[in-house]
Amino acid sequence: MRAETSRIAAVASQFHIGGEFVTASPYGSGHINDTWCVVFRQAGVRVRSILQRLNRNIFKDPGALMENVERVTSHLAGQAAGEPDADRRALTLIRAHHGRVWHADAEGNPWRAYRFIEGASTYDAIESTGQAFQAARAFGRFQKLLASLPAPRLHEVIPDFHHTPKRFAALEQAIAADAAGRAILAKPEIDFALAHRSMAGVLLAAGLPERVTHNDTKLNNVLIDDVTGEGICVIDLDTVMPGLAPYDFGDMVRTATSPAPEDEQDLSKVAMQFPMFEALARGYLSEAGGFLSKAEKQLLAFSGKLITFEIGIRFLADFLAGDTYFKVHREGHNLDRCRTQFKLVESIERQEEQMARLVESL
Ligand code: ADP
Ligand code: GN1
Ligand code: MG
Repeated sequence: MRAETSRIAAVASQFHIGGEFVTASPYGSGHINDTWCVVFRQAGVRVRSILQRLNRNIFKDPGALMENVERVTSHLAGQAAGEPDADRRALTLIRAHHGRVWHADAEGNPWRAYRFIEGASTYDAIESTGQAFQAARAFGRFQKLLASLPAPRLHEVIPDFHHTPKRFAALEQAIAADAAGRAILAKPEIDFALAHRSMAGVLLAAGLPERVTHNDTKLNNVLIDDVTGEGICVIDLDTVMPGLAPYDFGDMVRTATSPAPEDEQDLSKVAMQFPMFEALARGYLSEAGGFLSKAEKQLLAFSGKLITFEIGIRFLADFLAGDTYFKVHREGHNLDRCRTQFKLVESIERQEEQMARLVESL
């Protein structure tokens, strides 16, 4: 067995998975945590589980994070009880042998395990309006079901996560520090960011209600059923915490309206496709329309532009700092990601009025 595989096997053995370890392979395309699919043989049957090592440089308090995840998954499971396929509609944590829902390895890295939801897939780029509708419906439903989460307030896992003005200030610091000597490579992107600063504070200034939000509603954080096409389960719950609903809608616009992946290098492929936006708005409002305030609804079209800008400046700041936050797989990866975001901001800008009119008509 390869050294890494046996390390993963040793961690997996800390959880109540059951059976004999067969194999483990890296899984998914997230930028922060490390994910493996582990296979165990249980009574002759191969059973898959998800095993994740949390990034402790970013998630400073894994206990608080996992308390949020445990409360949220239990609440969602309670709400799904009795529905067809109930056990595929919420993530199920697998406990560690000591009874807690996470395990710290010898180096202090936090790990957790989930039951694998079979027969469903995630997508890094949108393929159809049907998918967009389903993904947005799932995230809208997620917010709706969590509106009844009992007190106390969830932990703020990363304070000011979607505080766009603070993200902008961090970018300005990164430009001034130019720690990796890369500012010269990103002049047009820096100029674009500075020219767009006025939008940063708009959502925070709108006096919107605090809700339980997901805060990382990328398309690849919802599992789509392989047979029915339904958005069956919202995953990646690390950043579920108090937040503003339009930021969640905005991140769907960012990741599910352009046909190109987030790190596309051919910018001619990056564009906000109106039919995808319409499908997202219809899907989201089919669940969230009942609880959103007028002000929240009015800001949905704008929120797509804002969060695309926000993630763009985060990629840019990380590029300037020398790639210390997001995983990168090639030189200039964060700059490529920033460029797709800013291209998409421009595309949304051109269509924003039409987008707002559509939302108003729904
Ligand atoms: P990251 O924070 O790195 O994005 P995710 O929690 O989104 O990690 O998981 C990475 C990928 O693993 C997802 O995109 C999805 O394809 C898959 N995945 C995660 N949890 C499950 C699960 N319970 N069942 C099936 N697939 C899963
Ligand atoms: C990160 O973990 P992942 O890849 O789902 C990031 C999100 C960004 C996203 C951009 C905790 O999400 O905020 O929107 O990358 N997560 C964290 O793709 O910073
Ligand atoms: Mg993810």
